[in-house]
Amino acid sequence: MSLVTPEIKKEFDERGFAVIPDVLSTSELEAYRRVFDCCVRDKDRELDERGVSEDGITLKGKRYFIHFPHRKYPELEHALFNENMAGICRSILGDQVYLYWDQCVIKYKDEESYFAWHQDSGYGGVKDHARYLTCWIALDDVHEANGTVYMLPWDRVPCTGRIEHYRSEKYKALVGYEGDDPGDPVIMKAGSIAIFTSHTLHHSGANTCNEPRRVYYTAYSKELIYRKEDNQMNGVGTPFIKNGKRVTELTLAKQ
Ligand SMILES: O=C(O)CCC(=O)C(=O)O
Repeated sequence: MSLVTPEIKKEFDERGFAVIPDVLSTSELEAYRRVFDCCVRDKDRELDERGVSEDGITLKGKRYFIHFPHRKYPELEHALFNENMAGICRSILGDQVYLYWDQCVIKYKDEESYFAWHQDSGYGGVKDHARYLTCWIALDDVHEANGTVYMLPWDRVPCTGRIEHYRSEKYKALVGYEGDDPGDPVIMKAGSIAIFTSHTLHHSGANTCNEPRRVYYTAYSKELIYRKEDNQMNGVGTPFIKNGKRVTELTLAKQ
């Protein structure tokens, strides 16, 4: 049975986001947090070797967006391809699903850990694609003080299609919304998952607490997403569900 109950599905369809509480176990959370700490250590080493403190939207010691961590740490494959995730994906996307993206998002205490309003479809460079699904998996309790995400529900947004974003030097990120609406904060326990569409506008506050705020960002699509300019696939593209059946059996972990 899918964790996406009829109530959660209704909320997702009507608002563009919803919360699925208490999905991950304590041992899963502990294991993934350990991996995330390694990912930050790796990233810091890489930045130091390059002699830089910024890389795209990553700001050393403040906020990290570390792409495709499952390629280096196959322990994360279980988080990506388990039966709960399959159920969530089937309920929202249907019988054909690919892993589109995964990244660690980690924020430390710093004003610049704020992350500006955007749609996920505003990133990635491919304008023309079916909405995909983001599963924002909290590895720590998330709340306003540690920089949770704020969502703009469908009935309060200027547009539910893809919006053109611009790069802001102030926020060191893309920006897709500059209205007055503060959005609705997502407050949930570690192990819960916020699900939202790639057209749902969201931003996240600064972490003002001493502890890191760690989230495993995973995204799934119902089609492979190709870049127009070179016809290359964007994102990961691993098949996850085919004709309603789970097809990914932790293949990378076996290599
Ligand atoms: O986790 C966050 O603070 C924001 C992440 C986010 O919005 C994204 O990666 O699109």
